[in-house]
Amino acid sequence: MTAAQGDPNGTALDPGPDLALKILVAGGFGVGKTTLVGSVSEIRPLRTEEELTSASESVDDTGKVHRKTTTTVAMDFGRITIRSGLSLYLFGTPGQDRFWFLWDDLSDGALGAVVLADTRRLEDCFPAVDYFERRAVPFLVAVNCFADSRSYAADEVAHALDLDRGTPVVLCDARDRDSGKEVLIRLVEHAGRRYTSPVLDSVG
Ligand SMILES: Nc1nc2c(ncn2[C@@H]2O[C@H](COP(=O)(O)OP(=O)(O)OP(=O)(O)O)[C@@H](O)[C@H]2O)c(=O)[nH]1
Ligand SMILES: [Mg+2]
Repeated sequence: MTAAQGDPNGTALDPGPDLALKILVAGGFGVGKTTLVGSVSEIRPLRTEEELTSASESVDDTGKVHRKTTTTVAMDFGRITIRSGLSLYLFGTPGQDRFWFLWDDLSDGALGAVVLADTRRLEDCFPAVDYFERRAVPFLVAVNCFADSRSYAADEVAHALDLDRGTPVVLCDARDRDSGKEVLIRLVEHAGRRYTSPVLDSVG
């Protein structure tokens, strides 16, 4: 109903002001963070990729990510509209330990975080899990299912990571837009339960 249709205040179906939420995409080196932000973003994603050089061979383990030639050195940025009036601004973190100093600025004001995990090297996401648990930032673990990795059930991953009860674990393919979007919707729902917001409650 609109004002012209007899709703003088125009409030009957007013979805309220647009809401933009900040979400972090974190996790270990080469787990697919840049891929996820790029696959879901409806704007051309901002990337800060640099070539991996022989100088970093001893610290950057590319053994499980063949064909990986670049790495994020500052952040990824993208945007996705979840539904009318609700957008997510996505900030992908760098995966390597030497860029930890960027995390506090990147996580400032974030509603929540996706921790991407690769089951072939689950331990790489421990620092991210620990970081968000310590700061009480709502997060979920999204297992990026690489074709050549063994598949595990979500509860096996939750157990292996010793996650708090209620921390969701979802399986995804970071290259697939719908799969990535589903991860983000689950995160917003999860964070919405924490903050009890009617706007977030209506996402699903
Ligand atoms: N097979 C497969 N390859 C993937 C998948 N996701 C990412 N990749 C590949 O894995 C490599 C790593 O992906 P990135 O998105 O750069 O990983 P990242 O987490 O941003 O890496 P850093 O920023 O260096 O920590 C790339 O070569 C991707 O093409 C996936 O789901 N399946
Ligand atoms: Mg990256």
